[in-house]
Amino acid sequence: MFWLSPAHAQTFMPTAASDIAGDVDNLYSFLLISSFISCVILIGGMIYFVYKYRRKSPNDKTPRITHNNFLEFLWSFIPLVIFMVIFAWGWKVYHDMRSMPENGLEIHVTGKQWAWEIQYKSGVTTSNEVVVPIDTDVKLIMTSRDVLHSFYVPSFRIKQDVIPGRYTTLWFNSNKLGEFHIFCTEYCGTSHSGMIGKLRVVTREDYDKWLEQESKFSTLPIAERGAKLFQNKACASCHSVVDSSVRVGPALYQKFGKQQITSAGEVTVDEEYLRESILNPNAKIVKGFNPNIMPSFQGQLNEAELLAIIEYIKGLK
Ligand code: HEC
Ligand SMILES: [Cu+2]
Repeated sequence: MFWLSPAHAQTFMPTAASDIAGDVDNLYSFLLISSFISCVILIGGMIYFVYKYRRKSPNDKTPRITHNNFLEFLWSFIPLVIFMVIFAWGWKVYHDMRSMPENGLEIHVTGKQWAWEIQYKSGVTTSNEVVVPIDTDVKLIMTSRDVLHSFYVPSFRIKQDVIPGRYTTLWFNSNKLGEFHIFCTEYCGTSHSGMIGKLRVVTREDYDKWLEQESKFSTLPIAERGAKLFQNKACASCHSVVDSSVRVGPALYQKFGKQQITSAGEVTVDEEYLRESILNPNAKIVKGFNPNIMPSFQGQLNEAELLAIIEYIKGLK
């Protein structure tokens, strides 16, 4: 509806970036406007009658009117029609939203505390970043590695629970280039609010280029691969690499070779310590931090990947 999502201005609704989003907004606007009109008629009428039929003298008598068939029919029938319209309309939009496309581009999404892992059929994986071509049916097949999460893209007006041990699906077809938020909308623990991703809608050519670039990843120099992995495994959401600021975890900037005070005494930050910190974070807790915040990456990184990340951390100078 024009005043909810004008072409150029950002209003109180997030940018609508798919046809479904437009449908949802229209229905929502209808609800809002019809509720507003009903409210004005109802409350306005009430105030008007209170005034008009106020008691004017001590002898005022209330006329004895029991009912009025015609009026009663009207105030039942008109709302009924409106409600049926809302029902049918809502059903139609929901049906469109939940009918998965047959030949859509399929992308796998795994929620985990506290990041989204994305897997493309070509083998490309990303974290907290979904890249899709414009005007294409995209189907997300989703699951969770730990607890309930919920995948939500406000600009597409779509949301779906992500459940451990089960696949759930979601689809969209974006008609707008740009970058949109992905939120987790199911409280899932300490860093739930940081479980934020971005969904980039790009042209078909850019998409192919991006996919190709991502697949070249394995031929990158080792530290650069580590940098990528650091992003992809969402280490970056908890560790700063450009300054000494503390996020959920300690900064890793200029850490290598320094002394670190941990629960197991003072240690030197060397390769072995980094390895242990990644695979078994609770072995030595950095002073000032709590155990069980950093997830163990045991089984999630192979030796080559571990090495790449360690090389990357060594190079943070
Ligand atoms: C959910 C937040 C979180 C994520 C994700 C996370 N970490 Fe941590 N990390 C922490 C916290 C908190 C600590 C401090 C407590 C401890 O020592 O276990 C820590 C400690 C560390 C340390 C020791 C740092 C020091 O100053 O001695 C290293 C190294 C490290 N993490 C590397 C990584 C790498 C590499 C990844 C990604 C593969 C990663 N972390 C992912 C939260 C996180
Ligand atoms: Cu979550």
